[in-house]
Amino acid sequence: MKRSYFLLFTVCSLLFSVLLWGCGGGGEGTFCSKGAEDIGVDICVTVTPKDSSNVNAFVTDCDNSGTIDSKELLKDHLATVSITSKKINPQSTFDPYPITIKGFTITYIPDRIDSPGIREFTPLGPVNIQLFSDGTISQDVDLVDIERKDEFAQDINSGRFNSNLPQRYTAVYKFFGEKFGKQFESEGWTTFTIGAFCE
Ligand SMILES: [Ca+2]
Repeated sequence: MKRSYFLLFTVCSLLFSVLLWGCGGGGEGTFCSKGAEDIGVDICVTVTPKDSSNVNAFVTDCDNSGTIDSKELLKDHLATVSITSKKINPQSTFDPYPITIKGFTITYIPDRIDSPGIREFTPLGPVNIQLFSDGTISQDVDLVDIERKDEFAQDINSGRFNSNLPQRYTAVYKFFGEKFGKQFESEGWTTFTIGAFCE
């Protein structure tokens, strides 16, 4: 018995190491919902940068036309989130749907300690993502908005941080909601690089 617990512990430790390595090493990941047992549904989130994982934060005359054209101006870089929901007990006649996701935050973790911090993001408007049944829905949301791109460029130009470009970050999305007065949340993350890119 002891032996099997030890084995389980070893497997869990290894799995945890792999998860941590995944966090710093790149790619994408998810921690499915905390509070799932309270609402009867497990909710998992994956995040993928839209178009490219290279985020441009500098206005550049990319086509050498001598002027900054509208297509060369900064715009919000988006990400696609896929939210998968699944009843924990499919045999149950109890229907936990609809479930509403009320909001999310993005925190940014730099790979390097001498990179500029990027301020936590919270959407300005209300977020109402409705889940009506088991399945997956996708939606585009911000990855890095113009405001944070501007702040990053200013920080790089200030000389107070490492100014090598591009720099790598992990964006951690935390989605949250409430059902039957119980809170739940799900996390998904993705890595990206930010610097001077022509799109
Ligand atoms: Ca141009």
